[in-house]
Amino acid sequence: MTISNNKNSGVSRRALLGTTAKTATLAGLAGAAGIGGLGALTAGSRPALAQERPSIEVKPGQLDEYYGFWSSGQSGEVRIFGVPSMRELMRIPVFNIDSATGWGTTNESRKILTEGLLPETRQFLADKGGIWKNGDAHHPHMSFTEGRYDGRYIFINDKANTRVARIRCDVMKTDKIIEIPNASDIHGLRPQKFPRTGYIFANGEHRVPIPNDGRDLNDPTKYHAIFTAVDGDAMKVAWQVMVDGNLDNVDADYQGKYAFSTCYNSEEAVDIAGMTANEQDWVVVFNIKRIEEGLKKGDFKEMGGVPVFDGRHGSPYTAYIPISTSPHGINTAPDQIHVCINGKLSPTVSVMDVRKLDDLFDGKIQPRDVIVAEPELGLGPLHTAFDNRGNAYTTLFLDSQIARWNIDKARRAFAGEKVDPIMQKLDVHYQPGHNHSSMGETLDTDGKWLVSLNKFSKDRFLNVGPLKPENDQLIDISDDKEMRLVHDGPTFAEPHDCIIVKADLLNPKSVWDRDDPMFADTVAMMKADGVDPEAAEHVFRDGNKVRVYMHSTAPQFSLSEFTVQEGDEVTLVVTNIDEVDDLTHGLTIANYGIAFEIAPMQTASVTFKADRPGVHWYYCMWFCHALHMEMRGRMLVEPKKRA
Ligand code: CUK
Ligand code: CUA
Repeated sequence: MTISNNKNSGVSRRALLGTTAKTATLAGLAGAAGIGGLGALTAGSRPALAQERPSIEVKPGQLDEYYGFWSSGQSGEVRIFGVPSMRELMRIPVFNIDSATGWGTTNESRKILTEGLLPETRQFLADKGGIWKNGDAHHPHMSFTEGRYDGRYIFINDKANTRVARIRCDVMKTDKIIEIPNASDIHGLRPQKFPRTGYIFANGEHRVPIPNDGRDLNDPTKYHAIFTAVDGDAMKVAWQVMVDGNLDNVDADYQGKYAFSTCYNSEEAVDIAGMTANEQDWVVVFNIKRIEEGLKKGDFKEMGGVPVFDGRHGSPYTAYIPISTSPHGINTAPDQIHVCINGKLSPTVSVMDVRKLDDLFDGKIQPRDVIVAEPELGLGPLHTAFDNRGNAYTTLFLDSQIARWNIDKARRAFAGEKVDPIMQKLDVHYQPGHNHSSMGETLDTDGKWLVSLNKFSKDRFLNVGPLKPENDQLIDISDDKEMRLVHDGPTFAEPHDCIIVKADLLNPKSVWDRDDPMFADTVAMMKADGVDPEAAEHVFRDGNKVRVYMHSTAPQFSLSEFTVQEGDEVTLVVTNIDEVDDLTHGLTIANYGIAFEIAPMQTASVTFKADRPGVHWYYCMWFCHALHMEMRGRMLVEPKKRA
């Protein structure tokens, strides 16, 4: 059996356990359990360790200590995990279309998916169903108040279709999505940490002509990348900054003064050879106070309906700090001082001291003077996470390792002292991208858990065909002597990033409030028609527009049938009046492509053309009652009289 997959720590099993007696006890117990690996690390079989290190076992009926919010890359959604059990608890549709909940089908979700589109996109989608059907969601982050998670929202980017979305944590549903003008392909995203969120900083990664309407097609010198500050309360663009190079990842300080993005392709090329030609790219620092003053003075150009500052080299609003070519992740440490810039093509992490940025903008120091450490960690550093003891954890993509290192020692080594900042390297399986520690991007970082989001699982799971899952590994980092791999967690395409949030910061509702804004428009329509949601049935006809209202209460829909004419535009409104925790119904109309969730006390609606005559059963698709199969009714679509 294996205690850990750590091949580099040089710490033996015996040393780890501390005493021979403990080892003997352990060997006996684990032998009895007859399992190795993960099983051997659970509290049940490892009493000796359970006292010293946090247990990963969450027994049936117990709850996890943390919520994990996982992005899902090209799946376009956000997933809620329990940590440390690594159980997937829920999926929140965001940019994707979802068969279970009707996201993309209901009027309520389609409003959210369409209201923030730019006019030209709306036009482009007019004959394609009106909504995007895909997204590429990388960076989920919670809103902050004074450097701490405040439980209001999760924000996330869409790289595929240049959007930013907001999820309400009280119901765990997306409530706003906006498309970002001028920019192309929103990648890096982070909320302002101080004084509160505030701004959502969003990087337009790819350089394009502005406007991108066919002009300057093959003249890359006229392409631009755009940095955007979104007002996270209004979900509107507050301002933008045009920069040199490409924008990759972004973070903000704990002082509310600066945001900073990694930039690659300072060459402004359009192929790989060109993009990696220079020895150095940079981090671009955005001076928020100066930009806000510039906004008052009107020192910007209005483009695409929003204020755009010129932040290219020489601008008072930005500073460019040279970094080895193609840096990737950027992470602010909870010590409120250090910012780690991950080298990617360089084996180094460059550490910036945010206290030096005022002097940089005042011209008192040179850009490279803000770099106070640059430890060489290994091949392919992509992202860095933090504990509460001054240590950093950097993913090494090429080496398939996590490097744990000490920030203070790295500073001292940079200043010339003979000290090795690297504490341990742990093998992960395989090729990690992001990692994230429990509460690690906040002042409440607690140094207990680290998740390594590995891009390849190769041989770690049963073979499921040519497309393999990713592998999100849980690592116990509570002990400074040794971090230890404790769990393999397969995930579907493709979580890039996650956050790990103390469970007591969140308390979502179990039953919808009847006055929730999510379905306020539908309820207003209902009121205008004089419909009481508790009443059994209502069918209103207005020319060829028909509005059908019903409610659901297990195991019945209040309407067991309704009749419409072929060609009618039907709006079907269903209210679930079961005020019972977990009693969700759904409504599917057979052979009409319609299905949606109706959670307790929720109203949901759908509008469709009844262009298919015949008998169409609508049935409840959420197993709600012993008579769930019988919870159904008929939509009778009378055929048009044909000549
Ligand atoms: S990026 Cu994916 S591993 Cu989109 Cu945050 Cu680095
Ligand atoms: Cu209602 Cu099944």
